Amino acid sequence: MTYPLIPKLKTLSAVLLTAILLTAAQLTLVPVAFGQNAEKNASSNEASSDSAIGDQLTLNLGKGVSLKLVLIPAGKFMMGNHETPAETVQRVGGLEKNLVDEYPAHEVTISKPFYMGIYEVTQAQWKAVMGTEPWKAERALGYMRLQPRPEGFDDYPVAFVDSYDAIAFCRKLSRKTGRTVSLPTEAQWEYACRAGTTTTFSFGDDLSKLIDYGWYGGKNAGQKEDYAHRVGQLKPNPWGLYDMHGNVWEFCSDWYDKDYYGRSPSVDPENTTKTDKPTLRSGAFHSVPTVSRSAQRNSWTSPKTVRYNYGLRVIVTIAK
Ligand SMILES: [Ca+2]
Ligand SMILES: [Ca+2]
Repeated sequence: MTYPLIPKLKTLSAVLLTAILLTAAQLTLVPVAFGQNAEKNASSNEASSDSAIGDQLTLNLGKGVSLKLVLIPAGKFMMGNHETPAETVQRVGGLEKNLVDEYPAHEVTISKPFYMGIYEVTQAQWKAVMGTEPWKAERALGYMRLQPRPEGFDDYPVAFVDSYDAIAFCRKLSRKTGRTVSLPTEAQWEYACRAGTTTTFSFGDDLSKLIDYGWYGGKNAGQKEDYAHRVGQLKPNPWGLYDMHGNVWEFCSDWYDKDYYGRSPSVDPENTTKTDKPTLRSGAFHSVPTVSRSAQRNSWTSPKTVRYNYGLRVIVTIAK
C-alpha cells in the first residue's frame, strides 16, 4: 500500500530540485529582473515625495512631475571597442576614422553604485526644475520642423540645451532635492549602457534589431515624427534604461579627448582636463546606426552649442 508514496516522493524531490534550479537560473538573470522590478516600483511610487524603494529612486519635482532613476551596481567592464575598426564598419557602417577614439579597449572599475535616470530628461522635468522652455526659445526658431511648438509634449526629451545648461539643471535639481545630481561620466554612461553586455549594442550585435530598442535613422527608418520621440516607447536595456541607443544625444561630464583612453585611470575615469568640446553619447533619432553603439564616443561641438538633438540624462550619487 505504501509503495506509491515512493514515486510521489521522487516526484516531490524532482519538483523541489526543479524549483531550486529555477531559482538559481533566476539569480543568474538578475539584471533583467532588476529593470522589470524597477518599473513596477516606479508606478506604485509615482506620486509620492522623494523615495528610494528597492532598486528605484523617484525624485519629486513638484506639480505632479517626478524623475525616476534605477540603481546601477558597482562593477567592472571592458570600456571601448574590442573589434577592429574594419569589423565594426563592415557590420554597422560608418567610417573607420571616426572610431579611433574608442581604443584601446580597457578594463574599467566603477567603484560605487549610483542611480541613473531611466529616461532622458523630459520637457516637463526641465520646466519643473528650471522654469524655462528652451525648446521654445529664439535659438530654437530655425528648427521648427524638427521640434514641435504646441503644448502636450511633456514626455518628450528636452533639447536645445547646451552643456552648461545641462550642468545647471543638475545643480538646481541637487539643491531642490538635497541629493547629489550630476551628468554621468563617460565611463558610468557606457557601463550602464552595456549593462553587463560586451556586444555592439546592449541587445546584441544584430543591427536589424536596433529599431526595437533605439530611435535612429529618421524618416529613412520609417519614423513619422521628424524630431526626438516621447521617451521610453521602445525596449529598455538589460538594466531597465530606455533610449540609451538613439533619440537624443546625452551630455556626459567628461571633456572630450579622443586620446583619453590611452592614459585614463582604471578606476572611475573622468577627463576633467578642459578641452574645447563636451562629450556626447547615445546617437539621436535621425543618426546613422554606428553612433548608437555602446562604445561610440564623439564630439563636434563647443560647450555652448545648442541643437535640436542634444539632451541629457542624470545620475544621483549615493551618499556614503
Ligand atoms: Ca539617447
Ligand atoms: Ca568617435
